Amino acid sequence: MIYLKDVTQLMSLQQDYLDQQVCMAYITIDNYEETLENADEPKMALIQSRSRQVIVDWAYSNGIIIRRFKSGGYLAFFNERTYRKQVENKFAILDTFKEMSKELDEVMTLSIGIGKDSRVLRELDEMASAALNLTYSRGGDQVAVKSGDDKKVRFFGGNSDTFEKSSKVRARVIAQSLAGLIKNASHVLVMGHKNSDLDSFGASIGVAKIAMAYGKKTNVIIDFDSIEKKTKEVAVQVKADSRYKGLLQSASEAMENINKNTLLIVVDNHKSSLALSKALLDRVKNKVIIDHHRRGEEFIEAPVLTYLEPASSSTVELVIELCDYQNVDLKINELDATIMYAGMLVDTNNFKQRVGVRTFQSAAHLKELQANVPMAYEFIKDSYEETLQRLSITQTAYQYNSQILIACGQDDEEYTRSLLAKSSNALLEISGIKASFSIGKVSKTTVAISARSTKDMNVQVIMESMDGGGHFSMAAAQFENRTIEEVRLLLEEKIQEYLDDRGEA
Ligand SMILES: [Mn+2]
Repeated sequence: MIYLKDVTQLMSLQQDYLDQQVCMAYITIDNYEETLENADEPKMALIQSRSRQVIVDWAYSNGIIIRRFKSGGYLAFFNERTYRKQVENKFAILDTFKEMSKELDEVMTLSIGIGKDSRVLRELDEMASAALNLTYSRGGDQVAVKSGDDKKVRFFGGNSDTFEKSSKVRARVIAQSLAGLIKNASHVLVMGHKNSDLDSFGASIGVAKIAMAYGKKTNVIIDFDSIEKKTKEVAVQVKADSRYKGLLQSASEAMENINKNTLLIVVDNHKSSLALSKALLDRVKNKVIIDHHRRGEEFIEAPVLTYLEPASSSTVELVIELCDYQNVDLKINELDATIMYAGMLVDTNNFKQRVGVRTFQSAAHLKELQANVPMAYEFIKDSYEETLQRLSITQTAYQYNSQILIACGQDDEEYTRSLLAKSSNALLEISGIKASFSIGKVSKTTVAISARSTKDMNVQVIMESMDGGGHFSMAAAQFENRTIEEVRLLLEEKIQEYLDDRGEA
């Protein structure tokens, strides 16, 4: 005997129930305050009304309840069905808003944090606000969705690189605060990151010059066991130069003279695990952070001043601006300027990536200060051996598709991370290529990927999907106890997911 039972009603009730689940979102406009600050009265009114109009029109036409809770900030409620519709069109509002902003000749984008899949409103609120913070740390122009079900975060958008803030107001304010802190200090220590590169070292020298101009005893912390090869050669040259007598100091030497008025300025990093000396960080009370990396979860505890500008090409670029606003004579000599120039070259891949108007202004300023440009290039040149090693990777490059190249190192050879990065940089220079990946062993058990992209692809998202990280156009990931081939297959899979997500397959 066969029983037939009509479950249509049950199913449609269930569907209805799911469709009606409440989602909550925080929506903010990136770069809003800065944009308004630089506009005259009529333009300001136009920016305010147009941006509001785009958001409100989108909300009303999609059945979203929306309220403005602060200048450039909105709170929204909608149900699951509306959410799915937005997922289907990949949150087209991001592009609509960007278009509007472009028409006004401004750079504003949206950041949206969504909380869903919880019946507790307070949880929705917490998830939405945590999601919003995540979009900030990733440079805005995207949607982050936190779900109470699986605790996983989904991202949409993020198709534009961090834009440059046109206002230098912040640089001036920071420069003045920094000067105040230096004047009140008994002496000043400057410290870069582990495995110091030329940006780290160059920025350290620049900051030291500021501190010395205020008549303070100043030391740059150096660790000759934790320094990148070319930077080491430059540091050795500095150490031997009589103009820099006593400037470079090891962390343990510095430890001996610390008192409660010591000022420690950390450059080119903001994580205590990356600092050259964790002991110094723990010991010194007054800390300043000057960095251009996107804010990560880990952050040095309780700095008295933080200058974090992810839109900046390099820490040197930030330091040069801080120099501009000091009211004392800085006495920057041609070697200082050359080292700083080399730092900018390294971080911008010879002014090819992450460059903005302010990057060139800083570079021009260094040239005025007698930076020796050919010598700066000499600082960063590869040796014959390094070049051969790089070529051995790049020659394996194959096309994943017409815009993406993947290259793999030899199974029996170990490479430095910077060599993998150079390989990817070189591949990105090939016409028509939007992203490049170099895979290779960095130790016996570790395989690393170095990823580079133009502004058309977000390699940060791809590397994050493999628990790596980085910037929009430079990112990396690493794997323990996997073969190069395994990593390569995984990478292909993640690239495909990325392309599918964006309908570019
Ligand atoms: Mn840097």
